[in-house]
Amino acid sequence: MHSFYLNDPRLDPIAEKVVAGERLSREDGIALFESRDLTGIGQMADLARRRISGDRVYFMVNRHINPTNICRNRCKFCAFARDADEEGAYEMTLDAIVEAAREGADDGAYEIHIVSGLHPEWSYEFYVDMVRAVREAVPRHVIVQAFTAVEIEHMAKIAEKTTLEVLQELKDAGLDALPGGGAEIFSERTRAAAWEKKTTSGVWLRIHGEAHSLGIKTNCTMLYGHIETFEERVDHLIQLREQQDTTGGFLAFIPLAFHPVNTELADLPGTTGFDDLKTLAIGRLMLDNIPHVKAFWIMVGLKVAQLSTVFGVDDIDGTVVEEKITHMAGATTPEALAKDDLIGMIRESGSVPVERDTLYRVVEVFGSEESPPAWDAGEVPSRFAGAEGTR
Ligand code: V47
Repeated sequence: MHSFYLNDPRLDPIAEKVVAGERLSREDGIALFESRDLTGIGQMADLARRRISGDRVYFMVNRHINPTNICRNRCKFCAFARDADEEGAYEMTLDAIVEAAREGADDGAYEIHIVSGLHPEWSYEFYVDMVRAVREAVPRHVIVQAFTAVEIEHMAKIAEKTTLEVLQELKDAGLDALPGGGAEIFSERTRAAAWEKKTTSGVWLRIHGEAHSLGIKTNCTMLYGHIETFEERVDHLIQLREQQDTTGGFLAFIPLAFHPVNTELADLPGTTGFDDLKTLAIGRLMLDNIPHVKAFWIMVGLKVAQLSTVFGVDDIDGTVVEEKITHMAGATTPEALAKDDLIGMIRESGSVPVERDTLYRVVEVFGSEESPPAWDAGEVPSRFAGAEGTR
């Protein structure tokens, strides 16, 4: 029997559903965002997390590469993008990209994470060559996780192909997984106001569904803390949940905390630790069919990332190395962490650190587990169908 110490009576019926393992509704999601009972929400999310991952909190050794910041979309929340002739614009050569990937693999990375601007002059062949060259430069155990759905849509346009054809060709060249960026908030109101040139929600979700149909696992994100409402956040989460019910290939949900510095939305205050923890916890509670919830420490900071592991989060991402997108928007976190720092953060909060690859295959368990994850105990709820193959 689970009991929670709740201060907000609106959470009582939600707690009953969480204990019974029932799906939460749109109204429940809104009540959670409106509630100030952070510890109550955290306790419920912690139960939901423990049911999936037991004592584990995952981390990884990875390497981010952002090959160019030259971008034709120019979203208002982005401090990273530049026009080609603007100060600070850069583009890496294929050799430099491959060298960075090789360096990452030599440093023990299990993932090369590649995300770029939409360069107006790069050809489709360049993207395919990039994947092939990186794939050939690193050992097979290193997962190539590259290109958001926004970049996939861009490639399809310049190549005059369908997004499904592009995904198949990238897969043939060595692409293993897609990162979850570019989703922002699936509301036409926010898109029209702040990222009108960017991929629509329908296309973003379709591309992820297509990737899943080809056996390419993906992540999903939500950019929060800017001009969106709580209702829009909940609708976003429900659309991700419905997509997962249909195609089942999302591995992790990563809420991305908006950083305003150097953006066109610089008047906005940025997120608070309170909102960060609540959003991570509500993500765990609403997305009952997505196996993992990740706190990207680069965005929420080391201390919130650590605390989040008792608020529903079972993954704190990785060593990263050379993150540009958030740092150009004012992040004050380090650009990289050592593996031992991540292990220490997880241990200190009472969980068992588990090094993983992109597909959540275990590299090493650092300690002994009292309660194994549901997968190992054979207690995988049927709504996770599609994700268990990655174990
Ligand atoms: O697509 C851009 C967001 C994303 C800002 O899949 C911003 O494992 C906050 O998607 N403030 C890129 N966010 C990062 C991303 C990601 C990160 C870590 C892991 C994974 C994964 C994916 O960052 C962009 C956009 O949604 N972003 N500007 C900003 N000022």
